[in-house]
Amino acid sequence: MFHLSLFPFGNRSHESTPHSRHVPHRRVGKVIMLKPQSSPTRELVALDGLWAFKVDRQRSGESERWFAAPLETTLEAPVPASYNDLFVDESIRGHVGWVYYQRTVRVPRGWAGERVFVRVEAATHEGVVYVGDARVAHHVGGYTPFEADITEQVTAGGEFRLTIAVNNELTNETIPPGTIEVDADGTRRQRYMHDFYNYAGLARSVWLYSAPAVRVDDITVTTDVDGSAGLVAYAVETTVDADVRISIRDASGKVVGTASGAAGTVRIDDVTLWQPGAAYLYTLVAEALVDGAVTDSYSLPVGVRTVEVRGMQFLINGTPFYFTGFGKHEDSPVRGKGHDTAYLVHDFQLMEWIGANSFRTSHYPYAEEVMEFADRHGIVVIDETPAVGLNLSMGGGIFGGVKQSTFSPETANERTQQAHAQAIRELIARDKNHPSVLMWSISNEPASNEQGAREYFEPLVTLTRELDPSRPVTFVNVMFASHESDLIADLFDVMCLNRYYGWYVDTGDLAAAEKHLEADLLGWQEKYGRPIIMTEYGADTQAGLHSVFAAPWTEEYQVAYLEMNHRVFDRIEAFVGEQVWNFADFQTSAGVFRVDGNKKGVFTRDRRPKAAAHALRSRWTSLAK
Ligand code: BDP
Repeated sequence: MFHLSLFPFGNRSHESTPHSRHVPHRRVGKVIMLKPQSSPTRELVALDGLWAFKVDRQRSGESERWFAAPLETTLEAPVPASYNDLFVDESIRGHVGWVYYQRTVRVPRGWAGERVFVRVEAATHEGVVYVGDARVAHHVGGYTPFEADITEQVTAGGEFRLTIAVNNELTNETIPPGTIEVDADGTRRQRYMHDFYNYAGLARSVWLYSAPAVRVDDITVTTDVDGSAGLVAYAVETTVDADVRISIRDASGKVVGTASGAAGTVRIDDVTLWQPGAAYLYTLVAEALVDGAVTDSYSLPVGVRTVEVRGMQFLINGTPFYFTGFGKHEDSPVRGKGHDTAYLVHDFQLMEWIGANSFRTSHYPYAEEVMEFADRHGIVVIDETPAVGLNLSMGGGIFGGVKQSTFSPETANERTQQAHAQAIRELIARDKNHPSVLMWSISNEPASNEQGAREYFEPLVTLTRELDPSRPVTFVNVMFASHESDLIADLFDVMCLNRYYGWYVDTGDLAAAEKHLEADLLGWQEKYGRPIIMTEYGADTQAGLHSVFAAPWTEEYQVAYLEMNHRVFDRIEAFVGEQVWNFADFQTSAGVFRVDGNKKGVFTRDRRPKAAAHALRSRWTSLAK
């Protein structure tokens, strides 16, 4: 809730980024995100592993054409991983600007006649891809994928040099936003309002894949229920005019429905629904055909379920659902935000153990593998854009920073809003088919009480609903924007609130906190009559610190703080969920509020339970009965 850099609005100059101009985007205006896969017509090579790595300290990598020759460096960096914590070098950890990754890649010899693509799952926050000497892709936005068709640059069986330049800069026109301060000696410092470390690099996989020229380019699936039957409405886009054939198989492989044509509805009799805690997935196979011959085949897991907000209830498959779980982060020692399948499995195991049925992808889209895992394991996801830190009022805090308006030509402006719109488009394009995703969160804790908030957010809500009319839309409200001062909450379906009574407010005084929290929540319930989820409540806790008193930072206090919150939640009719902040301790930028990061984890950063984990387990496993 509090930004942690001391003087975030100090002297600074804005610089333009060298790569951002005159670069053709692939398929302008159209965001297509089908995840690469191996199928009867497609092949896939993971480019994960060690890449040559070089920091562009003088901002000269592009003018010196580093991509045009082997990188002069002895450093190697693993993909996927953030690069910041790998090296024993502060100047790399805190570098502001571009870094270069490079490796050679051999195109499988059987790929002659196919289209060949490079796909980057995430380049945080901006990436440029070069194949040999050619610049083939440019993308802004650190947590969504992009790709390039490199067929013209490569030959089947041949080798090529692949370079990816990655920039970690955040400005007032990026999502998330930030500012760069430049000292007299040229040292650059990145400031930002969000409370997690600005990890950068290639934190997710990079792929080389083949696909036919005439192929399935996009699939959109929405589902409904009609009595005991499931309805799967689909729309398939192909690269050129082609016939489309659909078949749906159940988990045993039996075909349960077929259709043809680019759009339609498949009826599944006696459907098995996708349920929280009891996932069931069908497989939809979409084929493109020319003159009756299959040119492409793409398979997509499909869960049949409905979601609806009705009055003060959140319904999944027509049944009221109560969210238990966490706001999470992609964060672990050494890897930073690097996707890690061991942590993925372990985190979901811990969530199951503790009785969590949901999480929020605070504060950015997570790796696609995480979403697929949630689909397969029946965990409900609130899927969030990286629009965090759109709130400059916190900068006027106790350290005397200059208070600025959040929405103004110099701060969050029209270009910021456009970047935000693009982040929404890419999130929905990537995640629209995941049954686990039951709500979009378009921003975390924006200054929704400041002038300009409504003008900024209204078009974004409209866009979100246009892109996906099937899911509820929310934003996450900050404590300072009360039901009286908030200007945008009525635009949304569910009230997601972050409240820290007993921590940032009423610190150590749980009796006062209990009264204030209850009054606050009742205000929201009375004003809006919509479902309320507490998307953040938590207390920093140093594992191993104990006291017989209600002393903040102790394990006992975290337990008492959560219990106080739960007493209040249980008295509020509109309450449909609780997600503790945070699943695990996580790294942040340095500051006097943080000791080696944020310690509000119910688990430590290495995933050991604090006392609160056992307390939550006992509440959540009994709620589930
Ligand atoms: C909230 C933010 C979250 C912070 C948390 C905190 O949404 O990112 O980490 O406060 O202060 O305001 O722990």
